[in-house]
Amino acid sequence: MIIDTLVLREIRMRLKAPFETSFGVTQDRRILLVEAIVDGVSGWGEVTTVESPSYNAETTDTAWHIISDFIAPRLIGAHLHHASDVAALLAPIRGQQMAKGGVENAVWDAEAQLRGVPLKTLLGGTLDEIVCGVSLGIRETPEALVKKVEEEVGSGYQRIKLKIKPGKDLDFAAAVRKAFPAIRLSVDANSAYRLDDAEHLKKLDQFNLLMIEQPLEWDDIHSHAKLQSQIRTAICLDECINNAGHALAAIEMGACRIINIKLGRVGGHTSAREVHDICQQHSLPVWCGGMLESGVGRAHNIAMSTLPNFTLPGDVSASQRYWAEDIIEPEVEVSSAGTIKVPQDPGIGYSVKRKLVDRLTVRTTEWKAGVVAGT
Ligand code: OSB
Ligand code: MG
Repeated sequence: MIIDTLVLREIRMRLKAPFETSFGVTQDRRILLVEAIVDGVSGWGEVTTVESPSYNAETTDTAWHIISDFIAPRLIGAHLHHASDVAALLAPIRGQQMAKGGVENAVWDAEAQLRGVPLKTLLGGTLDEIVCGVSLGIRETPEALVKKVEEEVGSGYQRIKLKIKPGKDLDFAAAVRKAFPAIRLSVDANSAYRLDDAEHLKKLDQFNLLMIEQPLEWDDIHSHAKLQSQIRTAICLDECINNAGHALAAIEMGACRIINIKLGRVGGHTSAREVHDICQQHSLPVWCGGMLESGVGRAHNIAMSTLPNFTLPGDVSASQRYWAEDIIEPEVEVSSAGTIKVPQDPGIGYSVKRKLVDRLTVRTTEWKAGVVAGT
């Protein structure tokens, strides 16, 4: 396979409602889409950065820079046997997982189409249907949150995750648990606490949570190991795990009992599969996290979630929860049982609405094999 052309686009999409996490409020998304034309076939990937370096170190703008100045020049015209070769070609570039992942995943989509198989099959996925949960942003009051949970449980979602931060944690979890004694419930702090808060975090144990996600610093596995030994609730690591080596370190230190895999955070499907495999070998369940993706990112999340160790409901939910109109056809739909049927068409199995993407695009750059930049 040869990557003939790479097209990088920035699109702007407004979420139906603002989404609040411990690190801020988001409504206007700036999303990078990558189109890789491989042996004449277009594959699509999404760069899952947020707009500021508050979730991890990358941003939409750093990803634009890294793809333009370092990734595209290395890949354009390159001969590949498999999409997973992209990871090796990009290994000299340190970090930048979301920038790399968006590009690598576009090549995976193209390769699956060239081979005439669903991306799920190319990845080695086994599930035909994936189980879904939702992530709920921080609300003003516990009452407002309970109302939202009622709506999502009514739609069939199998796990509810509450975003928390200091001052917006115990009362909110208590109210939801009281209203819904039996649902699968978890919380996500996005690194808002410190190890000194262990006594406070222990109070979450009373709510019978499935997990507490990333309570401590974004890059500190060791402190999570210390916390896990003091609390009953399972810790799930998100921000801390950028590759299979981190996953192994976290498992061996006892820093978590669950790992959330995000395609962007770990650098694309090749690395995601390695993290999945390490967790499976150590009997640690995984689930697919979300980054408020457009349909392209959602489609990749669905394909990844078919790997056999994705045994817990993920944060992959319906397009309609976030977007008035998504950029793929059909949109991602969730059944009343809280599941998504995995598409059977070759590649990601959804088609990109090019006219809509063109309308949403604010900037674009293109690289073609054999054309030297600047000439
Ligand atoms: O930590 O899971 C997270 C959104 C932005 C940044 C970080 C996170 C999230 C979510 C959203 O929880 C999940 C979704 O896309 O539905
Ligand atoms: Mg998280």
